[in-house]
Amino acid sequence: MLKKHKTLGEFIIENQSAFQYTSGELSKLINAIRLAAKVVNHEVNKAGLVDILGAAGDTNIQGENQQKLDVMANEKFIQTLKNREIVCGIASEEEDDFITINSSDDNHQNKYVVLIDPLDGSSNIDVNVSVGTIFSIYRRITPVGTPVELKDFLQKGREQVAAGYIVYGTSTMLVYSTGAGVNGFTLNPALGTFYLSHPDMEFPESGKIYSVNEGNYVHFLQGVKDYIKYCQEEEGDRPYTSRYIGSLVSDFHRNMIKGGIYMYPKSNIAENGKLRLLYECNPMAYLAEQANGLASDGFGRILDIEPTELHQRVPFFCGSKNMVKKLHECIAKHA
Ligand code: AHM
Ligand code: MG
Repeated sequence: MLKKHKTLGEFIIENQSAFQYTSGELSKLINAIRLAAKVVNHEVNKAGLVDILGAAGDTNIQGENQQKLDVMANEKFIQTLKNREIVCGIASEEEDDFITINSSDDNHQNKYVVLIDPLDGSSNIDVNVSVGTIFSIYRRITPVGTPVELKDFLQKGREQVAAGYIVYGTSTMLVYSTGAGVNGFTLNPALGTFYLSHPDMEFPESGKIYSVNEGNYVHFLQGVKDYIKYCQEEEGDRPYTSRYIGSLVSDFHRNMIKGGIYMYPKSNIAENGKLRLLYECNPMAYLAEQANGLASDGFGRILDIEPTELHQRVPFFCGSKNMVKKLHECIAKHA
């Protein structure tokens, strides 16, 4: 039955020439991510069975408790990318600073940097709810042959050459884009192979799902409150349905398939919201735009924001075009 589906490996080879820089390095990089995803998937799936649950005792740069699986996923992704010697630098949500990679024989010859959120939605790990990995890839801007610098990582999201996520859900999927649409691959766990199951994924223009942590409602700006009330009003195809997993990757994935909007607004208590521009918002915004959706901070395009620091946070709204546009209208009224 699976035979008629292309494998991810076949897809990468077939589409390599369509990519504007065809050295094959990016394909190798996606292959390395595919491998790390399988390893992490294996660990995540047995999370309930072995003593790897619970906090690892450390806190990350944002002062949050790190879960053991976060630590494991971080190590696996970094190690796999290091071993394959295909990137010149890595930045991770779980690391304070970026990591410079230089294998003995290449003398900083690699062209790509990768930014990852190794295990997003970590508060869901202990309760068997889906979590995800998010990745973002840029070409370095400093010259090849020199060590990477902070500015290689602080590029605007629109400069991404690829981005994607892995969702460890009821089935494990790898969804990514290299700038020519979004394709989703489902892992057959028995064979350890990803198959193209969701070609050319797109957000429906309009949707009926809104995803936001409504517990924070009282702290939201008036424009966002108005939009939430709009979603709840009885008129036309409304009220919409509220669905919030608390796992960005899963909420995004569902909304892309069914049509919807995800929101993590700023509030009176969190000036810039919660999500990180480089590890979460930029890659998801890139995917959203590649999938005919929109992603904004409430005022402008996420992909146009000039990053100033690695762990910067921004308000994030993303999903079906018409829903994001309506939200903008509500926000603009109070601007
Ligand atoms: P994390 O990187 O610490 O896991 O936080 C990111 C997650 C997102 O996946 C999710 O949408 C959001 O945090 C949920 O936050 P909250 O519990 O405040 O609603
Ligand atoms: Mg995260």
